[in-house]
Amino acid sequence: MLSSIKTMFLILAVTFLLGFTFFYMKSPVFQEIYLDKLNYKMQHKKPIFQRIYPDSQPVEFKNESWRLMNKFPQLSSDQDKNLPECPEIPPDLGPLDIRVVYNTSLPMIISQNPNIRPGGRSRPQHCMAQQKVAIIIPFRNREAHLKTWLYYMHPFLQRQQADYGVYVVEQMEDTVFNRAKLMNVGYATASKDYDYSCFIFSDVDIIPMDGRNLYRCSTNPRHMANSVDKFNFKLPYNDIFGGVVAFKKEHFIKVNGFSNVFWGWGGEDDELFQRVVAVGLKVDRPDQTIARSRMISHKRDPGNERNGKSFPLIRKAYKRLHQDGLSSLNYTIISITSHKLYTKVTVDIGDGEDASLEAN
Ligand code: UD2
Ligand code: MN
Repeated sequence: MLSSIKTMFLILAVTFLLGFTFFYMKSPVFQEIYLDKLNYKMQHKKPIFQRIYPDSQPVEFKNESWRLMNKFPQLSSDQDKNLPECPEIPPDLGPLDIRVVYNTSLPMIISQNPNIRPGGRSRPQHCMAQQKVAIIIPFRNREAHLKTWLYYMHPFLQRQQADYGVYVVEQMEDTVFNRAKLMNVGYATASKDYDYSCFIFSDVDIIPMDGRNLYRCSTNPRHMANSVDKFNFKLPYNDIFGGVVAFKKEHFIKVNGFSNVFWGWGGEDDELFQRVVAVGLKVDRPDQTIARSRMISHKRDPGNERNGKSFPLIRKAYKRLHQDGLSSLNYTIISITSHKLYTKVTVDIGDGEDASLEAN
């Protein structure tokens, strides 16, 4: 009798354990935290692309050879010239309810956005978009933020009738993070991919809360994160130029891109502001009500500690303008991978030697 109770108890315990494991593995928490971490580790062990999500059909372009290939024939410049131009202001845009999303996955986002082409590209089907926009996201180890960004931003950009591509520029492990240099690499890579006229440099954790905040370029370089929840929807200081900025191609070339010498957190955005002023451009900002944006809250990342040298560097921003930036950009592409929702550019940008350029 006792032994049959024991057996039954054992069977019940095993069934419970199996059931729990099954449901846990299917749960968003598991998918979010562990699978993302695993993917990240796998990618870094093998620079060659590993198939991550079952239906993302990636294409691998190693080093520079990808340039020679006609990757996106369906999105080449030869769109039907007879299409009417899309309206200046797209219809039906308004406030959006933005929260961090936990219960989604990349396959789900893919199925919710059937018109996205490989590499995270899309353009309106029935009209010619006003601009061709590359969105550049500096990245390392922020998979959950990226997922939230993709979840909101693909529908957002499509409703804005944008002709756009998303470039996630990932810095390799074990070096101090350099957001600005990753932006320059993103610019260089996207420029070789398509004739983009507008470049939007965006943090992975900022999501606009209103569809009327057009992700496009305007007459001057545009600071678009001028109303972020983290700062109570106000400008913490007047010259702030971080978060999300938009540059026409000719303006980004004119300022020689971002500086490459800001390793670690802070200052690179202020330096870019100085560059804009130095070349005689002004900064545009959208209306602060329409520009309301959420920043997913987070701690400072390991490997992105505060850059202690940023103040002396910014003071000499004018001097370095022509030697430090796109003109001195030096990097090694590890891989360029065309995922369904974005193009991932994994890059080795070195580990800080560029700082020797500073302030001479
Ligand atoms: C502020 C600025 C940001 C930048 C930063 C200083 C705003 C709203 N934001 O953001 O634009 O100037 O200060 O550098 O003004 N990242 C990774 N992995 C890392 C580290 C950074 O992916 O390990 C990327 C990611 O896209 C992130 C961005 O770099 O959003 C900026 O880093 P942050 O979010 O830690 O900086 P934060 O929020 O203080
Ligand atoms: Mn942030």
